[in-house]
Amino acid sequence: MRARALLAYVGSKTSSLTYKLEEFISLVEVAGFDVVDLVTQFGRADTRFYLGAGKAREVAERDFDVFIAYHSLSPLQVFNLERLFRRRVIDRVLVILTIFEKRAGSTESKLQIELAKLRYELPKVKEYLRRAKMGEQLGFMGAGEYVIDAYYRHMAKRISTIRRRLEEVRRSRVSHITKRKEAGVPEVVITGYTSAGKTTLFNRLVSESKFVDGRPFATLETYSRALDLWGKRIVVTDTIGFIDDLPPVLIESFHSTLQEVVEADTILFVIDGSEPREEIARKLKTSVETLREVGIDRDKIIPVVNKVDKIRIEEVKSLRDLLGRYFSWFVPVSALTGFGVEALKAVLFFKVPGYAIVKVVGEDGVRGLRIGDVTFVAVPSRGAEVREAGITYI
Ligand SMILES: Nc1nc2c(ncn2[C@@H]2O[C@H](COP(=O)(O)OP(=O)(O)OP(=O)(O)O)[C@@H](O)[C@H]2O)c(=O)[nH]1
Ligand SMILES: [Mg+2]
Repeated sequence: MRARALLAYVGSKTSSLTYKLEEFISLVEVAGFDVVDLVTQFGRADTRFYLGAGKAREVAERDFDVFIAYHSLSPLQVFNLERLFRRRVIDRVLVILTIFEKRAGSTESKLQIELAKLRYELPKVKEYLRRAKMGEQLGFMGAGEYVIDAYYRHMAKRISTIRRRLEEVRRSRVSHITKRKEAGVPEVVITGYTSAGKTTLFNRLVSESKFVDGRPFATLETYSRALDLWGKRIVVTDTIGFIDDLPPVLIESFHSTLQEVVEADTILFVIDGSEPREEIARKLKTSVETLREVGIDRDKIIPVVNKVDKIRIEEVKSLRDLLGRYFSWFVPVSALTGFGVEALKAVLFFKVPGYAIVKVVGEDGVRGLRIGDVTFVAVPSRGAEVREAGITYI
C-alpha cells in the first residue's frame, strides 16, 4: 500500500508557484506516495517547526502517514516535527533521492545516490546524537546513544569509501571520453529541463526506444549511440534532466554526469516550447544557470525548441524574444512527429566540430548532404589532403 503524504510549502508567493507546486506533487507521486493534501503558508518558515507553531499543531490532527516539506528541513525542524506528529517527516530532497534510488541502474548512479543519501542524513544523525548526549528524549526513534554513535562512524567511513570508488569510476569515464576524442568521433549531448522531451528526441535521432514518460526524471542515466549524418559520424548522448531548486547534495553527487555535458563538443539544449510563457522562462533560467555554473561555452549550445506540434506558428515566433535573453537563434522541432528533425540533423552536420565540410558542385554519387546541385561532404579534420584536391572548404 502506498503511504499517504501530506505536503507543505512555506515561503513567498511567486508567480510561478502553482507550477512549482504541481511539479512537487508530481515528484511525490513518482516517488511512490499518495498525496492527501498540500498545505501552503505564505511568509517566512519557522525555524523550529517549518510551519508556524499553530499550523503545525493543526496538521498534527490530520490523517496521513508521512509529512513532506517543499524546502530542505533542518535537523532541528525534523526532530521537532517528528516529535509533534509522531510520524515520518521528510523533505523534497529525500523525495528526489527516493526517485533516483528506484530508477538507478548503473554502479555509478547507485554510488552517487548512496553518497547523496548519506550526506543528506549525516547532519540529521549528528543532531540526534547531540541531543542524545545532552540527555534529551529521543522520541520514538528509540535508538540508544551508543548505537547512533556507531552508526554515525559507519556513515562517515562509508562516505569516504564511496568517494574513492566514484573517483575511480570518474577516471575511467574521463579516459573513455578521451579515447573517443582521440578516435575523432565528436560527441553531442542532449540536455535540458526534465520532461522537455530529450529522450524522445534522442530516440528519434538514433532510432532507439529508451523510456519516455510525462513525469519528472524518466531518465537517470546517460546513454550514448552513434549517428551517421551523411557520412559524418557522431555520438549522441541522452542525459538526466535539470530541475528547479536541485539540492546541493545531489548536484555534487551528479557532478560526473554533468561532466559528460562539459566534455561534449556540442550541446543540444532542449526547451519545451508548448508550456505557458512564465514556465518556459522559469525552466530556461534554471537550465541556463546550471549550464553556466558547470562552465559550458555558450558557442557550443544549439537551442532546440521542442513540442511545436502543440502550438501555433505565431507562438513559435513569439518565443524569439523569450529566448532572446540567452540565445539569438533556435531550431524548432517536434520530437514526437519528427517535424524539424531533418533540419536539426543538417545543423548538426554543419556545426559539430571535428570535421571539415567541403562543397562539391555538380557531381552526382558523392556521399554527403545534398542541397540543390551542391553536395556537402564531411571530412575528418585530419584529412588535409582533400584541400590539395582543390575542393572548397566552407
Ligand atoms: N506533443 C509532444 N509531446 C512530446 C514531444 N516530445 C516529447 N513529448 C512528450 O513529453 C513527455 C516527456 O518526454 P521525455 O522524452 O521523456 O522527456 P525527457 O526530457 O527525456 O524527460 P526526463 O528524462 O524525465 O528528464 C512525454 O510524455 C513525451 O511523449 C513533442 O515533440 N510533442
Ligand atoms: Mg529522458
